[in-house]
Amino acid sequence: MRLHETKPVKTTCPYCGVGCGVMAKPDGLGNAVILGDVTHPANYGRLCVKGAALGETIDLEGRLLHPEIGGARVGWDAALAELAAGFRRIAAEHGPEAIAFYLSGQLLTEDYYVANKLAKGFIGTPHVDTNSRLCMASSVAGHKRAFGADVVPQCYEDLDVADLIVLAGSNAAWCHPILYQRIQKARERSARVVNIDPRATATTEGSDLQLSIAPGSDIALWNGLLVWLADHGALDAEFIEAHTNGFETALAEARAQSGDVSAATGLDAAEIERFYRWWAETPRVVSCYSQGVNQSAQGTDKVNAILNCHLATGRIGKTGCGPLSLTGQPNAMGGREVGGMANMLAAHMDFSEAERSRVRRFWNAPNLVAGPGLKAVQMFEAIQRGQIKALWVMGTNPAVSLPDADGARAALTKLELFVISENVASTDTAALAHIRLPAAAWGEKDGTVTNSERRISRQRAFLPLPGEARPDWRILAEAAAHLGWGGDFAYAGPADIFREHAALSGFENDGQRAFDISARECMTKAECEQMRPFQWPHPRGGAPTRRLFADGRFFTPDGKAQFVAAGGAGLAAAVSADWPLVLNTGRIRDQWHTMTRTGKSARLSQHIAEPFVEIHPEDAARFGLAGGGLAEVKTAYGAVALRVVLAEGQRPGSLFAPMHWSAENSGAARVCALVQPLTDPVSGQPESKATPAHIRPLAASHWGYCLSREMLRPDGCAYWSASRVAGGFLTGFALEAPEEGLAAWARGLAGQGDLAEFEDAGLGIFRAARLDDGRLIAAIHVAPEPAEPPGEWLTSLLSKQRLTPEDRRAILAGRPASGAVNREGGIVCVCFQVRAARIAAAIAQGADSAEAVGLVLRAGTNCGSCVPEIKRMLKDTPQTFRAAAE
Ligand SMILES: Nc1nc2c(c(=O)[nH]1)N[C@H]1C(S)=C(S)[C@@H](COP(=O)(O)OP(=O)(O)OC[C@H]3O[C@@H](n4cnc5c(=O)[nH]c(N)nc54)[C@H](O)[C@@H]3O)O[C@H]1N2
Ligand SMILES: Nc1nc2c(c(=O)[nH]1)N[C@H]1C(S)=C(S)[C@@H](COP(=O)(O)OP(=O)(O)OC[C@H]3O[C@@H](n4cnc5c(=O)[nH]c(N)nc54)[C@H](O)[C@@H]3O)O[C@H]1N2
Ligand code: SF4
Ligand SMILES: [Mo]
Repeated sequence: MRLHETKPVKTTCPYCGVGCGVMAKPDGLGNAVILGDVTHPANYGRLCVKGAALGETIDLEGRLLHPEIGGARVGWDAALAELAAGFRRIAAEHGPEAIAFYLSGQLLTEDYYVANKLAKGFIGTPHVDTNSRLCMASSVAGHKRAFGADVVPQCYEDLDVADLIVLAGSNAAWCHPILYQRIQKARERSARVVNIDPRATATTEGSDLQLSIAPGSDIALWNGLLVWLADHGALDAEFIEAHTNGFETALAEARAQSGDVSAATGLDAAEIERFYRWWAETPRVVSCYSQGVNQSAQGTDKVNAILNCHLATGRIGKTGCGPLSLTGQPNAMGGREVGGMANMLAAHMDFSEAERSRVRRFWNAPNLVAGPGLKAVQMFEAIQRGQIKALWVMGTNPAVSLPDADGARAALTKLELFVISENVASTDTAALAHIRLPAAAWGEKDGTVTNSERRISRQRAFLPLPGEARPDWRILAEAAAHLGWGGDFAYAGPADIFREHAALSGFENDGQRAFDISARECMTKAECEQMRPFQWPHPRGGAPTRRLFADGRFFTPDGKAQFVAAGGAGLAAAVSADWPLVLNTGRIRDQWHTMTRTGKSARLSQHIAEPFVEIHPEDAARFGLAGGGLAEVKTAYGAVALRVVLAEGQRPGSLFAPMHWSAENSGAARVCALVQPLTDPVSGQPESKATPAHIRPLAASHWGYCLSREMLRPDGCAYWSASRVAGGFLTGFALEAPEEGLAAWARGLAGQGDLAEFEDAGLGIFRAARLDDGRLIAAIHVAPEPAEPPGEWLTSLLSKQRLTPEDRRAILAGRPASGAVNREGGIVCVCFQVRAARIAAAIAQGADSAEAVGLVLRAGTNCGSCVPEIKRMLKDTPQTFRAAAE
């Protein structure tokens, strides 16, 4: 129990790049009520379901609370001395370049700043990269090529006044929900929304035009738009002349490629023309782009193809128009500001002699690096080769999230010294580390983050540090002291670091570098403490900046923006007879990445509880797959076992699987093990959306689930995955007849205690309840065909002190005591616990809009995350059925 203060604290959500303000009201016992901060300009009080459930993820279960060496608890001094001795020895034997850091867009700016300074200025290794390489690198590279700096010119307010909003490669309804709701508000006042994504998603529900393009064909679409704009007199010739270079070359390249946009993209000519006409006719257009653009072998060119269209029409940096890169992680942008990537130095500086000299003098750095280091995928290849011998991973889980994840995991075992700072004791990555350092988690740490619109907000602590956990910046500063540089890292707190970072941003800047927050360098500690969200740049003597480039001045040497001839159009994934399908990967609504936090919340596990692969029904028929069954998805890199979901909105020829499951919670659902380690030639960002793949049914003779208080890891299963329910876990599984016999296998899984069981060996049915003094310990259900996940009637039994005879009978019968068959469907609205069946019933009874459903059931009326799904159900319910009901 953590006794502490109960004052409400304003902080920032630790999940997506929308960067919503949060009001945390701690209860003094380790929990907190989480509300939206009504004064924060990113969300004005709204939170999506992940933000709203933050209170369910902050307990200490599963936390790493003490430093460890080789799995044994040690003191901080011993751990840091071991780390320093290892780094010293490896640097002496192999040079500092044998040491690497792999960081994260989930670190705070202050943590990131110190890591980068220690590595690039003092240890002297350039090999500092981050999971932002898998996330934002193509946007960064595209921005730098076009604008001369990594700048997102727009702000969220532009969505409020735009008349056309394009979403390219973005499932914003699930991944940036609060911005998506803002986009829907714009739509209510007549703005149009176009969604460009090979598959129909929840985002499609709130769109006026869905362009289900062939995977990887975005460049052909945007190059075609550039040509169309030129041919229809829609260019801004004055802007092009006065403020840009390279237009003719870019247009010529676009023309050379634009022979048949329809053939290249697989879209109808009429759809394409509609999109082009809307774009040409609507001055106020915001183009948002995310991982369908960035995570691509042609990601940087995709970004520039979009930027070209905005530059060619002068629609940039103005109210209601411009390109808006949606950043993924809460501090994807802050990490770029401090130079946390391998190809940047610090404060938006590169490696020219002048810039290196400037940073060296500012840091008083003894070992400033000479040039860029290895990018994430290449860094892990260098580890595999034995070229990098020591690695410090901070705030990311690469054994799960890197492409060729089995290869990445194997590389980690080659390290002479592997250090991890983590919140969580057990992850696929942490399991392999020699030194484990307990890091402060969200709610315990203090500092700043920057969201998608360049807005710097404070994260504030509202819980005491648990166990021996320390904030990442402090762990780094103490490691620096052990390495002999204590004086250069003598920060009393994050405010000291922020001020130094602000000072560096303004150091010898004179308006040359976009990132300048020098107005903040002299803040007092109290001012840092109280700092309100603001947008950079905020130079000394100036004001925070809402939009950039409205004046047509860019950060290139001659101040003009650069058009980039975007090649690579139509470069499709190489499908073949062996690998006939394209595997696309991404996210689901209620889980965050590798689930180390959202996976703790029973509420967040209700929406989608199992790892799955989405496939078009025609392809399912072609490959002999049934919905609800199991499939093995295989690529040249690995294989996984997933539940099959049939989806009409899936493009024939494509598969989609979420990236979230790991070896911690599944038997074989580490989807990144399938992903090819192919990277964009400019940005080094991996292509996570298109790996040639194969699919086939996975045989199983027995299917079932086990409800338990403890986490289970069933043996011998072709498939299993565990998800959180209130008071325990629900583990779904499938297997071939076990050697020891079904009943013996199942009894083993259900653990120790009194057992009530029912078996029909002939039919292959086994059900059992394991009790301890009348209290349910585990309930198991095995059947010869895929079992529907049980409803609340079963999971709620974990909260009972003593089961009634009816409860036991229900478990043994496999259905609720009332005798009703369990057809409640999944929970759609987790805020009000509304299941699909109730929503369907409300629709059948005449509710004809999401608002109407909300009035009857309250579904969708709190965080709004489920509104797109309610809209889809409304659309899917046949009109005749609805009419008959009315
Ligand atoms: N719920 C939830 N929200 C999150 C996260 C999370 O883990 N969970 N993570 C956060 C992070 S770090 C990030 S980076 C963002 C990511 O946010 P998004 O980029 O919106 O999410 P993804 O699901 O990765 O991919 C978006 C879409 O790209 C599409 N796509 C695939 N190939 C192509 C293509 O060739 N062209 C086009 N146009 N589209 C394509 C996919 O079908 C997918 O629907 O989400 C953030 N928000
Ligand atoms: N196939 C496929 N792969 C992908 C993607 C995809 O779309 N498809 N998306 C890519 C993208 S965009 C991203 S951003 C990555 C995300 O992938 P990861 O970064 O690997 O995923 P997370 O689960 O967010 O990992 C964060 C880790 O840091 C820990 N942590 C959280 N807060 C702190 C902290 O304050 N300090 C420290 N020291 N540790 C902390 C968490 O417990 C967790 O283990 O995945 C990438 N991989
Ligand atoms: S949209 Fe949701 S996940 Fe993203 S910052 Fe806001 S509350 Fe957090
Ligand atoms: Mo990301």
